[in-house]
Amino acid sequence: MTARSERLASLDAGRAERVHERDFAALSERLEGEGVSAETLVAEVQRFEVALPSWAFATGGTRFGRFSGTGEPRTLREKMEDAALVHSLTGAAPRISLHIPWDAARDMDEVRADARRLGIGFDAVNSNTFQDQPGQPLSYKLGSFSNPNPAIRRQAIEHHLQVIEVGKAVGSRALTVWLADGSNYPGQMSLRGSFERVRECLEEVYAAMPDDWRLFTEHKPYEPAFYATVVQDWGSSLLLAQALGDRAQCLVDLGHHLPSVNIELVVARLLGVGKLGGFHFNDSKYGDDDLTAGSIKPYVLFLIFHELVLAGRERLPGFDPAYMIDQSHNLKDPIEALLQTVDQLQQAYAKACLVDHARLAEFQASGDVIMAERTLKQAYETDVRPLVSEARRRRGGALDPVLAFRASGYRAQKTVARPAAPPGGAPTHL
Ligand code: RM4
Ligand code: MN
Ligand code: MN
Repeated sequence: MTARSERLASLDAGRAERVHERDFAALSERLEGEGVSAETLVAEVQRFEVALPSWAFATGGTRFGRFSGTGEPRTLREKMEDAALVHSLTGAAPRISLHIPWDAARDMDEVRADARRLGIGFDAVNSNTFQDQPGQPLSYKLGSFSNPNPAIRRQAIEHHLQVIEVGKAVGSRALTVWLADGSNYPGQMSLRGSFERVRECLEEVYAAMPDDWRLFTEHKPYEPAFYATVVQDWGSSLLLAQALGDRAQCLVDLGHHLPSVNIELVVARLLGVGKLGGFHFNDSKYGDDDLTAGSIKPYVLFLIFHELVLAGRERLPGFDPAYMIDQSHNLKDPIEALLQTVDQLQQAYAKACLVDHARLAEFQASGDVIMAERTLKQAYETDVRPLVSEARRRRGGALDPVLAFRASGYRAQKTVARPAAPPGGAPTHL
């Protein structure tokens, strides 16, 4: 930045601070008037954390094309640098979730050393049997765990055991399994047999996990299996989690529901039986669109958090949700999209914390539909941005992470430091 633009930026920063302090004071006063402590809420938002997906730091694409930006990470180390930046600006994203083999590393000591230097940790590890890897002996074209060929199932199990080893090396505490298994045509695969084979394979993987780990089963209705996906809905996911045991729970990816499915109801059902393991946050209009959380249906995001906050306050057994993001940024700068996402999640969470549960229960009991709905809307329609900014500031983050990122010149710096990787280069850590 030039001296003049630096001076302008710091003037802007000073002004932004003053505006923030005024807005936060006004909101605090308003909330206190309603008997709500702004300090307690800020402290709650400060405790909110979400994991970043290693695969979201480079521009995504569709099967038609990919329009990459500049300065994107080419290695796990560079993805971790970007993750550390997102954490430093939000104060709420201290862990990265690895996808194996995309993030396979030759030297785990170096990965751990990088994490220490950058001040981040590791969340759930993710397996990948939805692609064939170079040199892989058998193909997953017709399925992995569901495949009728026992040798292919064995190969898929071995892959999961390796993923667990990676997770152990970095200190993960969970394994997320999303399977692309399914069929495109009636008759292609036995509908019952394929599910049984998936369950059997998962049992072996579950048994190999360390005692303090959880296994998350992730459902998805279609794509790439357009006719019949083996783990297509929360019911199938729940059957698997129940068959496996206490440390198996269901993961809800917000994009993995058919249009008009009531996702907060799915969340409530899983919470009710102690099987809600965690989330892959994103948003969608049609299906697995992987758009920024809160960009299309922010009220749904709030209603989901409402179920979660309620479950937390009621101390439901088995309630320990793992919050993760799973998005693909095709148009936005991936770092900006993740900063925006974390902010949207913090806002939805803060609003859910504002719901007056006692009043809501009274209105539900007396059958007052309007007042019950208004109790939710009252919280949802509160502008909590000053509260969230304050929480971020107290955790050492920025009042407005996207603007702070733009002012930092990080992307321009990385554009020089990270020239585009040669096409087809194998994923490496260094
Ligand atoms: C899938 C699913 C998984 C993710 C892959 C990349 O649709 O959401 O969670 O690991 O995409
Ligand atoms: Mn997902
Ligand atoms: Mn997905």
